[in-house]
Amino acid sequence: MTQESRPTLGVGMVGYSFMGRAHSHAWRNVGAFFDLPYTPAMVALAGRSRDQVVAAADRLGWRSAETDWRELIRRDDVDVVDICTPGDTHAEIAIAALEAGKHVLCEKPLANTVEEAAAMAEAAERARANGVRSMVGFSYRRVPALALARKLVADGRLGAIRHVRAQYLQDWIVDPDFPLVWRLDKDKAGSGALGDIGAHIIDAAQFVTGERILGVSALMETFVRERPLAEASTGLSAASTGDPGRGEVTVDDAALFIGRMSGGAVASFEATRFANGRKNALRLEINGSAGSLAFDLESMNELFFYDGTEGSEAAGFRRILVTEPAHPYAGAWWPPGHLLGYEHTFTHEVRDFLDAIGTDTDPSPSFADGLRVQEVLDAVTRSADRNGTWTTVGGPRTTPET
Ligand code: SOE
Repeated sequence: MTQESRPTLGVGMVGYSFMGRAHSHAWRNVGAFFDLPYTPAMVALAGRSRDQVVAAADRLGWRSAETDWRELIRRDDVDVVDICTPGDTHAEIAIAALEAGKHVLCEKPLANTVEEAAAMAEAAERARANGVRSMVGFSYRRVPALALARKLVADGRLGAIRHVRAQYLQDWIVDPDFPLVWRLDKDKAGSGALGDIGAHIIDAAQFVTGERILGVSALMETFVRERPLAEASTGLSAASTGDPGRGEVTVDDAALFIGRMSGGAVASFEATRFANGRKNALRLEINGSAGSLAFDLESMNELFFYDGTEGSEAAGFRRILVTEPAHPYAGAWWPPGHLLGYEHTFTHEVRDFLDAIGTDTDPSPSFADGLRVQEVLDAVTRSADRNGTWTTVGGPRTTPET
């Protein structure tokens, strides 16, 4: 089907910062590399400041700009709403868009609370009855190496899963004078490292193993408890004032927790923004009765596989360069060995979303999957608030677990 013969699907996006730029890149190039049931039209970008959103729309390839997301949702030429805003706005925008009959792609984590995530999942289920589709943006599921890892586990190549070892290590706020940006404000972000990068390793662990986290014991820490106010919050540049003032950090800098998985595996998770020297190191190691897998996002085209069924003479972790046509997504891009990057995962994400809409099937991960991650985040926080008390995921949230 040529681009001209495909029906058009109008896309409207809310937000144009880091995720807005990554998603815009994906909408711009997905049709050039994948056969799609629709041609996505980048119809409108919404943001609060007219000058800034007009400039961003021009720079990122959007045909028009709106200063109110409600106007974007009201437009007849918008069929899909892509939410790339901080978590405190996800529920209101997603539910309104779903009720207006728009397909919704919402960035992770789904929401800032379990209550919001549950309301979003219920709205998604109601909209689904009318053929309206929704997806949450855990983009790392679309790293070819992690999609391959899931296949190898599902094919039984690791046997029974015994251990899941997941880390997400960053260091962008180790400087105590890094300003108090929205990701460090509980009202905007819901939590700190836990919800921002911990959500990724929770979803990745469940995605690769096919198991669910049943219960956790956790601790959380905030190393730097106040920081200089960011320009965005004061409207004043530090240069003009010299001292922008300081504000309280209301979220975690690090979250560590252990857990039990539904298939019997035991798991350890570490999400931190204080792993000095580690820039974006999502690391996953899965140990099974028949073998192991190891992945590091900072070498995202590689997957290390240990086949424990080989004779010891030749056994050892071997490096799979996940760039072959037979590997997930890889064949759409370049010849073997010509590597993919962080941005390609977003193209894979919008491609799969458009494919699900075009085949009238449910995108994955669903809002229900996003709610499940939110319940783990909530259990981690409740456990940490009670000195690591073992806490059931999705369990009662009033009385402490024994
Ligand atoms: C910051 O931690 C961040 O941008 C996350 O918000 C993204 O989800 C992750 O992909 C990269 O790091």
